[in-house]
Amino acid sequence: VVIEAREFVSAARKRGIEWYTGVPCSFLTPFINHVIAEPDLRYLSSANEGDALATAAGMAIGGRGAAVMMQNSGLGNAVSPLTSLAHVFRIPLLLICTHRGAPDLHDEPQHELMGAITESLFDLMQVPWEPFPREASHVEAALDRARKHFASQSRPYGLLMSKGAIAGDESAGAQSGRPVSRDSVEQVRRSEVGAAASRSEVLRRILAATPTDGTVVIATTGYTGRELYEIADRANHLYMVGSMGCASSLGLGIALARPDLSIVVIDGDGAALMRMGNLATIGAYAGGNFVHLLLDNESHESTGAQATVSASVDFAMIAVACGYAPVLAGRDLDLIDELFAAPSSDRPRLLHLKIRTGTPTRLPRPAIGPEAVVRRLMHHIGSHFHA
Ligand SMILES: Cc1ncc(C[n+]2csc(CCOP(=O)(O)OP(=O)(O)O)c2C)c(N)n1
Repeated sequence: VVIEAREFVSAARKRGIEWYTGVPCSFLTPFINHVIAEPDLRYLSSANEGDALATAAGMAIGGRGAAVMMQNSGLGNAVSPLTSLAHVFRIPLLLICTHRGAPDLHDEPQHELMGAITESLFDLMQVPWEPFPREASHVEAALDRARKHFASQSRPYGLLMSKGAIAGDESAGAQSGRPVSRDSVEQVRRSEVGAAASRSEVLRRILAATPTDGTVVIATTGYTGRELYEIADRANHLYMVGSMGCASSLGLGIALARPDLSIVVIDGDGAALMRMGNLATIGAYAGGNFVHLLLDNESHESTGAQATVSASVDFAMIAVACGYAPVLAGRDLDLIDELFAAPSSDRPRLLHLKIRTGTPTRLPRPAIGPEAVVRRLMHHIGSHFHA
């Protein structure tokens, strides 16, 4: 017996799961295409399974029940956000992962090893899972077991989908994201004035521009979050502790779930390079409430200031080409105020700010744990997990 996509999707919708994100797998085709075609559901095409997971986490923080879809070959891409974001921050998410290379399946060579270890990998990551239901009458019970886990552990739950487990409309999905025409590509506004400021000075400026009410400030992994915490610890802050590079994909999810709030992501050059696909996804999907500040000290300062390759990368031009507007670049601290003061539009905005290295000695780590930070944020913005 094979179940129809709509049978699963409508049972999930009854339980508050209406938003989906991920990267496709041919086993998932009828399912994803059904979600894309349903006007009341939302499918966000992510560049990477890990970022899909982080974006779904942001959706959940913003009060939207979210599911992540992936091929098991993409489970590797999601290990860091699964272990160091969803696990530590305790975010309930439904994972629908296909099982290419399952031991009883004659599949392609590249799926053989991952197929053999997929179940153990879920177990090792302490993500409880069960086979994706094969009969319509089993769907409700499976989703209720997921919900029970969400209620008791507030962590992800996996459904492992075998080949042919789902049927439905095979037609190709509609275009997703925002079409970018050459005409709509704007220019970077560059400022040549000013000397590169320290991260502290920059963070103080950002703090002054982000009122506790109405904004959410997400600080990237490493010194940035720790330094922000040291300068001011406010209820609208979220300090990434792991999942390097996912501050922006997480922020995208919150921004889509909460268009009434301004979501401010403070990124690093190392983090942005690690998951550069996020610039494309954000450019395609984010609205005018997404504010991206990329603090570029041309190094992985948090791990000993090893140079990154950012000196040869023009992030501002990349952002423009991905659909951000306005995009500002330079060293001048006033660019921060200019970024926030720009007229509101339907596009995400970005500032590529060159800063100098240098961090206060004896920088404390947040005394408040990640789980408490996220609960405090959700309480502050009046959100609760919906799935
Ligand atoms: C996946 C992953 N790889 C490596 C690390 C170790 N790490 C923590 S912070 C950091 C550097 C981040 O560089 P950047 O984003 O440029 O910020 P900066 O440290 O310069 O403030 C690294 C490599 C990590 N936390 N996660």
